[in-house]
Amino acid sequence: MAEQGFVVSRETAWCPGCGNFGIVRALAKALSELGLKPQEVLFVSGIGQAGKLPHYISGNVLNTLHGRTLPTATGAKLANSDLTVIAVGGDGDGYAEGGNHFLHAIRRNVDITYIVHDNQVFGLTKGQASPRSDRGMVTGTTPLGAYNEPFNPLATAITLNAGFVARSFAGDQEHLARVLKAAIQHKGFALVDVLQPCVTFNRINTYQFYRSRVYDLDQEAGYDRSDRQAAWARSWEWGERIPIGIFYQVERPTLTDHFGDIVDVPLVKQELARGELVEELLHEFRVG
Ligand SMILES: Cc1ncc(C[n+]2csc(CCOP(=O)(O)OP(=O)(O)O)c2C)c(N)n1
Ligand code: SF4
Ligand SMILES: [Mg+2]
Repeated sequence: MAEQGFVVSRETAWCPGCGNFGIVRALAKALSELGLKPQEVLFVSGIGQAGKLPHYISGNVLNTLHGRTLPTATGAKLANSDLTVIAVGGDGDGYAEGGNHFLHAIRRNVDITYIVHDNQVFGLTKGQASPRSDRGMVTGTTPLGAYNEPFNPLATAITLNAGFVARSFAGDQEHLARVLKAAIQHKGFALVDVLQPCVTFNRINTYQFYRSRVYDLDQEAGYDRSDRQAAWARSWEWGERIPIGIFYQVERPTLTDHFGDIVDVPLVKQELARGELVEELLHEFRVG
């Protein structure tokens, strides 16, 4: 399927009906509508079903270790600030193995978009409980039901004053594409947590489950996304009604803004004219 410049593969290793299809299509639509070209975009992912997304859309790809999506994306953005960097991964990759990096990427305010396929399980490894599993969810690793408090990524991001915090639903591609466009256009770290049905291992959080519960904050009269307290309160709403949309948005200096010389000319385009400096440094460590 071609979305102007961004082509989505017909062949994937995902199960028929997986929410990941809605995400990759909405992403292709968002990037195309923003007028970006595949060569201007870098997709970074770790390991997992979600981590396969960069293989199924045209663009540059950097595939790294499980849980290391964000530091790798940070390095790539610092090396080439001209690139639009999209980090993508699962809830396990981002909130379990990569949980520490999640906190610090927000603090640094790296100018990247981070899409989390939130299916509330470790999908690739056959459906074990993840930090996002609801209490009581029975999986191979929680036969008596999950007993840990689920991780709340939105509340955490808002608490850390993340620049852009949103949630969308893989079953509503129009909504998702709209939120993704706003996230990519945002200058700074943008989190888009996507409710993604895993039709094989999660029989609770299905398309139907979400369709009957989600409501769009962006359509709610009087909702002010610059109001941090209000955003934080909404981020805890999870039950008969589940909010989607842009919860919180604020502008603050990004990581690259602190390095004037790479704002003007990306590192990869700078001359390697530091030979003497390197020689001097090596001299310090020379033995004998
Ligand atoms: C360091 C490390 N730990 C564990 C694994 C095994 N592993 C691979 S994918 C995965 C979980 C993926 O879950 P998630 O990130 O939620 O992605 P999903 O498959 O659900 O999209 C795990 C535990 C690994 N590859 N590397
Ligand atoms: S196991 Fe779940 S997340 Fe993985 S491809 Fe199948 S439906 Fe999607
Ligand atoms: Mg998952």
